[in-house]
Amino acid sequence: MKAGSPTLEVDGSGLRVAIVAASWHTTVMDGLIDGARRGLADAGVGSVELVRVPGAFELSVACSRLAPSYDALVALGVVIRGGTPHFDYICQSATMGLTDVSVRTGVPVGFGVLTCDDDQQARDRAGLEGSSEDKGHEAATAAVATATTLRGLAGIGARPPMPHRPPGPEGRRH
Ligand code: DLZ
Repeated sequence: MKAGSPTLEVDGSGLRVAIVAASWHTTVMDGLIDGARRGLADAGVGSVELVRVPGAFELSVACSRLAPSYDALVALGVVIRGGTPHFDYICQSATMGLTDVSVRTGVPVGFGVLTCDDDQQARDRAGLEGSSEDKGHEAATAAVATATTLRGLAGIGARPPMPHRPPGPEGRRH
């Protein structure tokens, strides 16, 4: 466990959670998915679905579609730096997109997207045998902890989810 990371006691019983997982870098992804499943089991979450998408870039749109049907989502992906700026665009898109989904819908999204310089850095964080960190477990636990916190805040500042585009003449269908 990384220095400074919290120990969260969470009770996720009764919550519906989806793990949304990209498909690049299969060994590391398998570790992240396994860690997320363990994290959800440790938190007592009984209802877990796994949804696969091609790459980290597609995580946001899938989470956006799923959010209304779940109490929390866990987004998992691995992006490894290559020789072009593609890495930065995918990382930025995933980070901004997943943030947007969680803020816009009010459904917490655990951020389990590894953004690494090389494969070894990713393996070290994937909860595999010999890994020093378990980011899938961490992301799942954080998503459930946030969902239970939000449940405790029900009625405080509650407002309907923000539409993606504010309704107005230009946003209306004719
Ligand atoms: C194109 C691409 C590259 C170069 N690298 C990764 C990666 O390291 N991890 C990942 O999850 N996805 C990668 N992708 C694929 C993009 O996320 C996306 O799936 C494609 O650009 C198609 O939209």
